[in-house]
Amino acid sequence: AAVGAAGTLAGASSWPLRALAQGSITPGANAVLLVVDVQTCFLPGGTLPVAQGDEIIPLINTLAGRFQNVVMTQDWHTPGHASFASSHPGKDPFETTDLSYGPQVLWPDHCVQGTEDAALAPGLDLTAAQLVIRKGFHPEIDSYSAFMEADRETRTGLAGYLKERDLTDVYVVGLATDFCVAWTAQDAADAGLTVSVIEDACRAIDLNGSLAAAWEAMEAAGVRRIQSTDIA
Ligand code: VGL
Ligand code: ZN
Repeated sequence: AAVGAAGTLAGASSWPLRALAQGSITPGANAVLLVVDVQTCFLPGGTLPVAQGDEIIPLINTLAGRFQNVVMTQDWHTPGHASFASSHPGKDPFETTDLSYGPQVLWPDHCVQGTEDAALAPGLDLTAAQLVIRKGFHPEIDSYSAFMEADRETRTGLAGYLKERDLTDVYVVGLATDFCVAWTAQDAADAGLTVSVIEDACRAIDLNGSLAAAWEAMEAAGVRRIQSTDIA
C-alpha cells in the first residue's frame, strides 16, 4: 500500500497508524538535504550551545552520502548584531525585546562572521555540499529561516535557487530544531516544497516550551516528521 504524507496507509484507514517503513525513502534527483547551522557556536562549548548538538554530526555525515544534493546554512552575524542581548543595555540573553519587525529573543553573542565560533562543526563532512547560504548578516535583522529573514520580507535567495535546480523535496536537519530548523521547514512548506524534518538528526534549545510549539506549527504546515532510519 502507498504510504501517505502523514505516515498512514492510503486506502487502509482501519489499519493502525504507523511510522514510515524503515528505509522506505530513497532520495532522488529532486531531493535535497538541507543542513542547518551545524556550527561550533551551537555545539557544547560554543557561545550558544545546544545540548547534545554534537551527537548529530555522524548521522548527518551518513545522511549526506545518501543524497545527490546537499545545501547547508551558516548563521553569520555582524559584531554587535541586533539579536545579541549585549546590543541592548539592561537586557540579558534569552529575554525578549521589540525590534522594528516585532518581538525578538535576545541571544548571547554567537556566530560572528569570520570567527572560529562561526565555523562549521569539526567532524562535519559536507565536502559534497553544493551551496552555503549565510544568514543573519543584516545588522538589524535576525534570520532563523534559511528562506526569509525575521522581518518576514527580506529573502535569502534559497527558494529561487531550489526552483532553478528543480529541487522540490527538502529534508531538513541540524540546529536548532525549535528555531532555525522549524522556521526553515515552515518557510519551505509555504514555498510549496515537500518538506520533511529528520527528527533524530536535529537537537533543540527548548526555551519556554519552544520545542513542543515548533512541532505543532510544523505539523500544521504539513511538514513530515521522520527519522533517519526512514532514509535508505
Ligand atoms: C539559532 C538562535 C539564534 C539557530 C540561530 O540556529 O537555531 N538560534 N541564532
Ligand atoms: Zn543567530
